[in-house]
Amino acid sequence: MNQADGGSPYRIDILTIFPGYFADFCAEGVGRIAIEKGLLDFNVSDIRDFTRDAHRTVDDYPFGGGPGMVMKPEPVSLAIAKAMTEAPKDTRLVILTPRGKVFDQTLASDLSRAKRLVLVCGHYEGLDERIHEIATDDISIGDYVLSGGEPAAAVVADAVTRLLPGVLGDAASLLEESFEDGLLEYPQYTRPQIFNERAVPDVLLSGNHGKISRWRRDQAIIATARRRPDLLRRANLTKEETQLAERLLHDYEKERRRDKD
Ligand code: 6GU
Repeated sequence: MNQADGGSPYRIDILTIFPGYFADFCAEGVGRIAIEKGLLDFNVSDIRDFTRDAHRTVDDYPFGGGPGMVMKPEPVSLAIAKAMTEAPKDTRLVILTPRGKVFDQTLASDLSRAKRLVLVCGHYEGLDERIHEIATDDISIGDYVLSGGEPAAAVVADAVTRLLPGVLGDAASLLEESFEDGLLEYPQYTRPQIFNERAVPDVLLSGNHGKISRWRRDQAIIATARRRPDLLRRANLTKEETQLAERLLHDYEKERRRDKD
């Protein structure tokens, strides 16, 4: 149930020490659309508001020594308790951390089917392990190190919000389907027909929709074979397409070996 069919909106709570980071999510793009349509209830809480000392301390030294600081469990725990007030059973309590499961479209889709999402942005060398113990998910957005979980929380919020029923139109769900067949997008062109002395491929001007579909599918296979061979292995290809992909990968490997010499 969601606002579109008369239920309550999807709710996202962000727990952060940098609340200002999320102002743009509400002000622009998909976040703004979802909030304006009443499909998303978006809340940002400052973890410092849940401290009790004059300095509003959120971090401390790690037991056992070592470099860096650890986020204290008490303020985070109080912020979580407030965000979880009357939370439905299927609420996902997510910690954004480089040691989490790598975020992908399947996980985005999975999270979008809950009713509430609480995103805890880690900082310093991490959160106290006892906070991880109460979370339902630890999520990373990829194999690189960010200074904090905020950019990752914004990525997750965007990917989930655009999937909420009624937020985007048909174009979004068609894009979804094409991603789900396991291939990267085919190249797109718009006017002008010649730009920087480069012409739009003739086939796209031919008006032959069968030929256009075939060209686009081939281009998607080419792009995927070259850039993301890992995706290709799971893609739904016909026998002919698999042969095309294998040929492309073979040529690509040869090219790479030649470049190395
Ligand atoms: Cl969720 N947090 C941090 N600090 N770094 C990351 C990340 C998250 N995902 C990838 N790198």
